[in-house]
Amino acid sequence: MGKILVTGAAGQIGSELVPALRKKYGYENVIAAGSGRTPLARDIAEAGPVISLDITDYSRLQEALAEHGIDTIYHMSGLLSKSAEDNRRLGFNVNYLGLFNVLEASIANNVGKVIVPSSIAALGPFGMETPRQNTPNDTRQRPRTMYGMAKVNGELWADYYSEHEDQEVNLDVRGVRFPGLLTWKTDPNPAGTTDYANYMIFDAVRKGRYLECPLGADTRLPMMYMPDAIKALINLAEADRKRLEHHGDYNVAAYSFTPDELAGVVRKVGSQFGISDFQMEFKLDPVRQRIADSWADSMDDSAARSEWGWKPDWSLERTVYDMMDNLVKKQEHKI
Ligand code: AKB
Repeated sequence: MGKILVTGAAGQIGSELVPALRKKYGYENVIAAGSGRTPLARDIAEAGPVISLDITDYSRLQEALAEHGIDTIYHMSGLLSKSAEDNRRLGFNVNYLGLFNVLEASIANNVGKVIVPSSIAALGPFGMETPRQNTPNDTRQRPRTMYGMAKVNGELWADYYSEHEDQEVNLDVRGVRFPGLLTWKTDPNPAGTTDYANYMIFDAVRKGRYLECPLGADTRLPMMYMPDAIKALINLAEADRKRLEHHGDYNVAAYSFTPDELAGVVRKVGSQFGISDFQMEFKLDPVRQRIADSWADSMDDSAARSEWGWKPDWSLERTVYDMMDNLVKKQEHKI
């Protein structure tokens, strides 16, 4: 077996993907790459091989692939929606150039497979042709955010590289369109739009209230718990290529909610953790609101279900319970 490289190993997805892959394929076989800007989690840094890698540095990437005999890359580094809107050049460098480097360096170094996440941001705008509810997998895509455009581009590259007639360009590129991801393991990421949900749950546990909700009370977005997201990536990577009719653009869904609805669940579940009288207040952010308003309410994931057996395990209530349980244990230094 060749080795696996995970870029963005210090990020939200990478921090949980690396331990899951190491558990499955062996600690020595999974190399965690971080840019150095955010430190890697201790369990990642201490349990297996680690390299420092700036994804915009093509020669360093080539060197790393050759040196470690990589045959699969999980390319998780990316700049999320709010930051890509605020800093378009950085967004271009990370989201376009970074992915292009990964794809070209993979061909040059005999990497067989690249797994790269897309996002709900790749969908829209909505209207007669493209419903906002249960948005189909295959539909017109003209997103209005820099991040969303980069994601559409990544999906197109996945088709291009996976279906190229020239044998030398035949790379197997796969990916899912992630909704907002909920996680307790890493701190909420201010670069995103959906992370208000993580902030709400963290603040409920730490302070008993959440006073800075950037989105309106009725803004509905699709979301998912990180263990389901990790399962989606690994199951898609392992799926039989012959059964796959798509490449980098599978809708995957778990649940959808508004800030008001999440606050209701936080109140209900929080009472089991001694959080009484949970309050939410708003500090609306026009940029995040514009981004969220351009995204789907919910997604139709029947292609993922039928082509590679996708099915989420976590309901919203169980997610909030599990996050609070772990955050309380973390606060008490039990984990
Ligand atoms: C973001 O909010 O930018 C991301 C996403 C939905 O891709 N979580």
